[in-house]
Amino acid sequence: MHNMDAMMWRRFLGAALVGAALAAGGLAPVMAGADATAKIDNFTFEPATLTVKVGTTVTWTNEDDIPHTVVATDRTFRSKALDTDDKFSFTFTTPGSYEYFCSLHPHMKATVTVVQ
Ligand SMILES: [Cu+2]
Repeated sequence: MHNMDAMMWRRFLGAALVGAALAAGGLAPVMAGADATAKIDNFTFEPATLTVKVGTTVTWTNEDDIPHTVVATDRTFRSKALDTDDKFSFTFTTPGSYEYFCSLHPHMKATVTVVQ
């Protein structure tokens, strides 16, 4: 059974390395100028908090089956009503914390944080 144990151990290590790589990628800041995506589903913005570098274009996609909007609390950006699969993009050029909500369902809130 020793050979079998070694093989299972190698498989475990491989899976662990993949998991670590995914975790690292999930925590790494988005590169300047790169696109970032968010979605709307089940009356929820995902992710609820998104951190991007200055110059990043964030694109929201409405994956819900009812209309939603993407509106900054300070009106820095404001989408029209997005039907299912409609997208809205905004390029963040100024660092700061941008709280936004859905004007049709104001309890839906999320934040984009823009860093240098
Ligand atoms: Cu909504």
